[in-house]
Amino acid sequence: MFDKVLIANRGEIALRIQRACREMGIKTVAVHSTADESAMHVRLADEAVCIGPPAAKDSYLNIAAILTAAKISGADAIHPGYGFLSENAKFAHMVEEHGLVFIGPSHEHITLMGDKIAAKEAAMKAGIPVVPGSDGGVATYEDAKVVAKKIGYPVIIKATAGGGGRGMKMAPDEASLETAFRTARAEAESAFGNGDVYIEKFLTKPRHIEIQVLADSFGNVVHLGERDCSLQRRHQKVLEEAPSPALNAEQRTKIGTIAADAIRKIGYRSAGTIEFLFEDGEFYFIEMNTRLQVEHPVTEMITRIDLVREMIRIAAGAPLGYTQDDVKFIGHAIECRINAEDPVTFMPCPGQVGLYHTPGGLGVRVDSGLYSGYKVPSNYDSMIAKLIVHGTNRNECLMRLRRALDEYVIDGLKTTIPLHQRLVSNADIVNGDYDIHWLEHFMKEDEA
Ligand code: MV4
Repeated sequence: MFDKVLIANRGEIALRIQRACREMGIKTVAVHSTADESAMHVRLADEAVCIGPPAAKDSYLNIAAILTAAKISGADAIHPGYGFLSENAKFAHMVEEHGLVFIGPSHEHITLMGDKIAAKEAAMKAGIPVVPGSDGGVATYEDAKVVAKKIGYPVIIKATAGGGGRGMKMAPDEASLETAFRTARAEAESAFGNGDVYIEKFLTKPRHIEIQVLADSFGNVVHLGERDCSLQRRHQKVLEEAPSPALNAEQRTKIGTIAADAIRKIGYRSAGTIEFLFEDGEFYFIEMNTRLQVEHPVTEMITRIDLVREMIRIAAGAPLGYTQDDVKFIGHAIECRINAEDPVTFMPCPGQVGLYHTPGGLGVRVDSGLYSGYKVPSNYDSMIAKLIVHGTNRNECLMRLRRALDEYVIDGLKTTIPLHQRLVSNADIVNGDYDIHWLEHFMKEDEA
């Protein structure tokens, strides 16, 4: 096992990874920018190294500074968390070339899944159902027209270098296809330096359901069920839950088995997430994420499996200690992402925390680096806390979540807690009746 792990991240996820390390008897090295000198992840680490000025590109994205910090601190592995360098194949490769272990998948798998056309092709070959569309990329408008005619409108044009909602253009009919196609190409070229695009049938009212997998270096793979992440705004998830209220046990087992089999086939290692759109009882692959995800705690709560611990064990060459049959799904979990934002306009509102009081009690978990007196810097993502609640069933989970949200005191900042309070009492949410467009409609009704 590793003696010392460097955590190439900040905020709640840096703390989350430190906690796993500490429980495993592994020493931790924090890295931080000058804006994060008084951050909790720095205070709680065994050692901390300043890696640059506030701008992320000069600190948390500064590969040379992070590798140097790992070398001088004598770390033997690096956990990238999510965001920042977590899906940077070059970084993963350089970590290995410097004789350190990257706690994540191989750089080859990061590269594969970073190219959305190649990822879809690999998924299809491995037996995962995909959205009907072009066979690979589409080079010309003429080709696009032929494909669109075949699959039927509406269609969506996506950049192979995009993902997470970046570089997409919808075309409701043939009249709008040419503009959509040319704009998508041009935007992809300027945003990613790669204008390659592909076409899919546009699904109008899907849910976003993702399957968590864990794979070791010996071909052992388990799926840990799904998360329903349909409640999003501008491709930012707001609330996630597991299991999905839209799936029955049979559907869960079927898609989970398909996902695990595919992961075994492609020889993937570490934690990973396969994203699907789910509409009219059918799953359609869209992307695979090769990192630990923000919403991983909901899966941990219903499986009692520590995903970060598993990532570390797998990276150290240990086998998974259980099989699919050993994985049991218990109860229901919901995560609320709490942002330092105006709950109505979503404008970021950084500032200094005054009185701070976290909810507690049975089934309540808060993952956050906040403390009373902490100044939330304006340089980074506005997510400041995750409130994760577990209950024996969805209704108990919702009741407990309402109670926990009411207990949470974060003075001095505007937060999205009031939005979550409205969501968890809304009839559609209570009924589990929502798709990927529900939240944007809900916010629009607010303005009216
Ligand atoms: C789609 C889609 C409809 N049809 N693909 C957005 C993020 C990226 N991962 C894929 N996305 C979508 N792909 C087809 N063929 C609709 C979306 C989409 C979406 C997906 C998941 C969650 C929220 C979303 C919001 C808008 C659009």
